[in-house]
Amino acid sequence: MTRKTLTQYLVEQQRSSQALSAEVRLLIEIVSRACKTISHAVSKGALGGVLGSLESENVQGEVQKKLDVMSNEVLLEANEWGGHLAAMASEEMETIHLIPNRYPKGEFLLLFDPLDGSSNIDVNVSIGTIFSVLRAPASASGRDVTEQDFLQPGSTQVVAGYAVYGPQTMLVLTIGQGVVGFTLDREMGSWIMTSENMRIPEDTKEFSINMSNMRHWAAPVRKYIDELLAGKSGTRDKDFNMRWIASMVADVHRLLTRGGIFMYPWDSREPNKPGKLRLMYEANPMSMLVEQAGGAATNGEQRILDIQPTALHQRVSVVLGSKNEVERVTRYHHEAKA
Ligand code: P6P
Repeated sequence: MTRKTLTQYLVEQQRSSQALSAEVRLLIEIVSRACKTISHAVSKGALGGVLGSLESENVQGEVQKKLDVMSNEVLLEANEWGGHLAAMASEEMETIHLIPNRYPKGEFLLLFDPLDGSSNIDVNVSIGTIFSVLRAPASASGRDVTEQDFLQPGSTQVVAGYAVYGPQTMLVLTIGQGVVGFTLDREMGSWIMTSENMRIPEDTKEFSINMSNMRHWAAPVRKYIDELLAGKSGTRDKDFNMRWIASMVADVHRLLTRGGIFMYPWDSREPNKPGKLRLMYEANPMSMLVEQAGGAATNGEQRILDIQPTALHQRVSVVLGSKNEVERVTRYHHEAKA
């Protein structure tokens, strides 16, 4: 039996559910093609002259890798002409990117982290592209969209997904009808469906957090992690294992594949920042994927998808993955406030 391609999946979804309009189907096809281009460049590494950093910094004040900038350009150029977007926003750009007047504009907004985990590029560890699709508000019709039009809660996302550039290149996607995974067949250049319904087990023995920050965490996080480290000798009924790839796409892909809890919580190193990860183009798309796969995602206190954004590049504390573990961490935060 031949496996489904991404195109066949999208055509069938368009036919069977209102979740997929022709414009959204085109958008997904174009983004997936851009991810193929990025995968090709990433896989060349030193042979492609794309490793290393530039002199420049991005809006986050982070040194930009050559591949960060290249990936951003690939996504911008691929999505400008299609007529499906009104504008784009990227971790690598301070302001939104309007579709040039020489092209038709559409009703959707595309947000992305073009190459997440880029600190891993030069050491050949898995990295990825994260993307999120919103609908421009009706109030924006007839005018250029503004940054304010992007500031919608994650619950309004139309599409969320990522490409992970690892031993395989995979595209993991949700249009609100569950989570599907496609593996890139490099010989044919096709995305082939290899996971038709990704689900996160409600319990897990695997946690993912940067332990070097332990002394900076808030009490509820300390309490939770201390219990995991104590394992069966403590209050939990099992021992736990830890994984930290320092590439959110790779860590989230693992928990979407076999369960787990991923945490990047607030810490006292920069107390005015709610966390390290960005809400609009990292936490929101990953939270939609996780919830669509039966998991949970909070900022320690509230559902991430309910957060009303106030700035395009705002950061957020992230606790996501296996439902029962996320609920435990969130309960500890609520108890600490009671
Ligand atoms: P740390 C990569 O830079 C990233 O944004 C995420 O992909 C990853 O989970 C996190 O930061 C790693 O942060 O502080 O452990 O290097």
